[in-house]
Amino acid sequence: MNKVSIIIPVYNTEEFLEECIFSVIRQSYRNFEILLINDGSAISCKNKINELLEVDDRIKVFQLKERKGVGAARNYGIENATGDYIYFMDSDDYLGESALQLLINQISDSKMITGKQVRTTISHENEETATALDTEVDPDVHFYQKNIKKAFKNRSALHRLISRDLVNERNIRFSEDVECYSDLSFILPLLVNLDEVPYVKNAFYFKRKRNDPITNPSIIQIDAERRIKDFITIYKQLKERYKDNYEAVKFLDNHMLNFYRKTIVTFLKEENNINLIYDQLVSFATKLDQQLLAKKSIILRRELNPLVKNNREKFESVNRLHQRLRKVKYALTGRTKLYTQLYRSVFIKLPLKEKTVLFESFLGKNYSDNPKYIYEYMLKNCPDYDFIWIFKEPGKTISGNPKQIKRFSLKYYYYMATAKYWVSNSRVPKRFDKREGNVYLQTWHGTPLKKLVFDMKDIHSANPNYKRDVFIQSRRWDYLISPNQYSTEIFGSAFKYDKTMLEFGYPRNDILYSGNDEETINGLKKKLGIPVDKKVVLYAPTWRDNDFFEAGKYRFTLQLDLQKMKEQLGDEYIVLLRMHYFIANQLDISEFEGFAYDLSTYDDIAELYLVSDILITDYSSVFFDYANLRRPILFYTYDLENYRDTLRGFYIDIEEEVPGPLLKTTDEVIATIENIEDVHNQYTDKYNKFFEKFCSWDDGKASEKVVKEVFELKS
Ligand code: C2G
Repeated sequence: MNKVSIIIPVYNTEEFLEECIFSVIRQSYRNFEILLINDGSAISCKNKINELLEVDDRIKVFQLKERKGVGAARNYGIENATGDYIYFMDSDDYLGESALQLLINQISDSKMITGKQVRTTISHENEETATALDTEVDPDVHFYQKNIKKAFKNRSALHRLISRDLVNERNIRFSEDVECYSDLSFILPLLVNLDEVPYVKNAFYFKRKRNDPITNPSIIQIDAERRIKDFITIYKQLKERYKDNYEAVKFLDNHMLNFYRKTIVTFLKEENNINLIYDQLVSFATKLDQQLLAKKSIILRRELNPLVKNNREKFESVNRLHQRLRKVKYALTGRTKLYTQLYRSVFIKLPLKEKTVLFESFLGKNYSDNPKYIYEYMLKNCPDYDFIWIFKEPGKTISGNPKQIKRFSLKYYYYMATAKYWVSNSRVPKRFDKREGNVYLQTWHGTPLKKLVFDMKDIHSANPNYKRDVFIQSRRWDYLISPNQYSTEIFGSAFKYDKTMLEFGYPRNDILYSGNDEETINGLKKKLGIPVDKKVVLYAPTWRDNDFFEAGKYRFTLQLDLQKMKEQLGDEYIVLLRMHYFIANQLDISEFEGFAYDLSTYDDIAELYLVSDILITDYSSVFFDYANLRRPILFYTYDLENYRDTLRGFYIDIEEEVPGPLLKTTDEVIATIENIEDVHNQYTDKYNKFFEKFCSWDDGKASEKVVKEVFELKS
């Protein structure tokens, strides 16, 4: 039977390695050896490798003394392989269960066969395609790439069964001169030796797109200068070797020009970068096939011809002009791009308005949260400042009558560029580069229960680039407000934040101290249009990362049985329903008029806290704030296991630490409310501990303290 040598270089991938190895061990095809080449990993990864070595006797481990790079590690694997076929895998990827079997079934006399690579950002157990596909394998589905030109399109060495004899006869090896793109040096020599490459489209290989390019980058995520130099090195080596093979020359030149257009041009947006790579540019340009270049666009030719002639001055001036043209072209492709370009090239160069503060809460959705209370304090105490609020829908009635501007309008871009201060409780879009002199007060919007950013493993939300994006955005923060010691520690690690932390409690909770009296509460009830004589239950759940219509628009299905609640609690209580600001669908509660009120679009949840006697939530940070009132809190956690164990993970043990019961059904919720005093009393000790840990910085004066720290006040 045909034995497969699976070669896996390992470099600091302990987080993913187990999943990778188990996906191989689980293969329905069993005749293989696994060669793990440890390419100088740190000790934690070494330990993981040793642990895995015990799992299956088909695993062999080879230790390279120091890091040699993926090319060298794979070559080492080739030297030590004993199988009929060689198969390369990366240590952070995983296989569908029948992947090897399907390749073996179809390879017959061919020297190489390929399967399908699927990009994924998450783990095997969560990868729906992986699980679904494993169960419905159809061994007959395959076709042959008779056309070798097509085969050239895939330059990855991964997920191919390759005859070991062929590799050794032709002495085909990976280049060890580069960190990236060494695949090309291996795959091109193979392809020029073959007439056809069979392809099995349901033999699946899951290629992980790492979600953390900051702490744990994959090779392709390393810096652009290195990648450019490596690509050019490989290009030149191969070009020299295959200069007489027309197909290979065409492939290499086209590849090089595409790379130039995509990666090099972007790199050269920064004018000084030319100094870093100019010599390399000349060295590849002089190797290009001139006839092929002559067929390319005028823009490309104008840029490359000076390089061919090594005329640096000319190249620089053409590059400058073309970069400008590209900016104009970019700006003309849509309003957002046009405004962004204006922000960057015009607005940001205007003088900074030293005493102007821009406020935004929940992406412009409402007038609320920490920014609201900071603003209200400033309104009274900072008469020399100008205030601007950003809203999705301006036209709100707000004390002080500040200027209101529409989010993403031209004015918004203008003020983002010219206001010295930004105060926001969530992220500001990536496109707003921070200008010199800008002061950005990030207030954030809750004590974290759910794991955040760099403390998360898989990302299930609609944006797979979440970690990278938050990293870029949070570099711009100058101040971050922390509500308690616990959050200070988490914000440090989850955001990788190391600038000023304002440890004063939350400005948004000031009102829970200044407004916790009957007169204010009754006034608020009237404003809300709810009965003054009924007790109030507030239901404020959070959102689910995996239940969305599109990025930023999430779905919520109400799991509380309002009919039952109305029947059993309706005489004494009303219910306020408050969905998270990400929830895009509207609840239909028309049949519960007078009992249930949908206050999802109401501006400020703090006012809802004040009017309510009981809070029901789930994994939302609302309970950390509500606890300041020392009123009962119930946790309706019908999906606890899935939410905690798969979607997010928590920082605290919710079953141990929270100051109220975890409930799974409407009946339990009703029974608890009917006995609320007893239940609340049972939680006295827990409540006190909880209050001490999470609420002890809140004293009704956080806004004042924050403002005095960040803004210059007239004494
Ligand atoms: N919120 C609200 N109504 C809800 C849920 C939340 O008004 N039904 C507001 C509260 O002010 C809450 C904030 O939005 O504190 C954040 O909501 P979470 O449910 O905690 O979720 P998320 O937006 O993911 O933020 O560190 C905190 C985390 O980032 C959580």
